[in-house]
Amino acid sequence: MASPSPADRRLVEEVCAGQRRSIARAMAVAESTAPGKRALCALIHRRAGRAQIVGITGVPGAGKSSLVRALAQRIRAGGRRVGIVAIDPSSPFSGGAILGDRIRMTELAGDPGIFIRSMATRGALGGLSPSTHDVIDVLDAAGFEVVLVETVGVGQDEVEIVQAAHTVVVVSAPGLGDEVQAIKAGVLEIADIHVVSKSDRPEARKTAADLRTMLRLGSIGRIGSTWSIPVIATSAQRRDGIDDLVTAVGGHLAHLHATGEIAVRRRRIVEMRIVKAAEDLVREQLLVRRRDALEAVLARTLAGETDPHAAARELLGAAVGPAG
Ligand SMILES: Nc1nc2c(ncn2[C@@H]2O[C@H](COP(=O)(O)OP(=O)(O)O)[C@@H](O)[C@H]2O)c(=O)[nH]1
Ligand SMILES: [Mg+2]
Repeated sequence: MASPSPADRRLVEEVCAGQRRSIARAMAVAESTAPGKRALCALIHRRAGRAQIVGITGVPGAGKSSLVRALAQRIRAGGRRVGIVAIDPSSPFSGGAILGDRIRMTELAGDPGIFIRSMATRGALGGLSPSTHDVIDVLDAAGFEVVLVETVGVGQDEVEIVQAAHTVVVVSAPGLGDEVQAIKAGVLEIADIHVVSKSDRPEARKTAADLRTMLRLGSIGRIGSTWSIPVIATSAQRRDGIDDLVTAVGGHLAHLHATGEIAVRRRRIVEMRIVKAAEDLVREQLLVRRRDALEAVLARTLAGETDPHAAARELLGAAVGPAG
């Protein structure tokens, strides 16, 4: 790797000193495909590693953004600094999908102990952007003790992002149908903490009871962990249950450290980051740098001279070994 430029070093020092403008600038680079991105992210990464990353997921409308807002305020009240990354997979297509969150989040924006970043999950080439964790690294290096990552639990990409957290909170809203929505979204199994949001609504009690029953029957939950998954009812509107959630999030981190599970989590996060970065490299190679080679096998596949699997292997060459 090229040695980092003095400008990069200066930027990283400013980030670590918590300067907001520099944090925003570093994030912009981290999210970009700029040539200097890797060098900067490498520097930042070396300064990160202290924050607790808390993934918050659930179907659209579950109450995640409202909860994140209430949670952030409560953590701040306890004296810790909070970074927020709001991920919306639809934003590259609609352009404006995150506007609502952004507006509602602005009530937190005046607090220097809170930093909010909205971003898209998908990179320029259509794949999951590996920059999510580069952006989290920036917040981590900047000294935000807790980083809340809000993601819509709708696709595999989003599930992977939220799984790359130390603590995963799955939010289910009452009254969105009999079935617990998270089952449909496929995120129920990944929860370290279940939240039933909008507890000011009467149906919340049933949703919480359903979740507890499922947990008791062992039909959901993580295999091989001694953590007892709590079900917490919250109302962001009435600020109910938020303290309990803060306690559970802290308790989960303590559990990870006490049992050594933290090492497993850290390993999983790094593994996901490496695999995602590798996928992105391959995609970039194929779609951009090796476009000619792609076009060549594409033509031959269309002509019936080869098939898509063989063409893919040929394209990747030595990296995948002989065709099987
Ligand atoms: N009654 C009630 N409504 C809520 C509560 N929290 C959020 N909502 C509403 O639920 C809808 C979706 O909330 P939002 O936080 O944007 O959900 P997200 O899509 O999961 O981020 C909005 O209309 C909110 O006003 C709550 O605690 N009680
Ligand atoms: Mg939201």
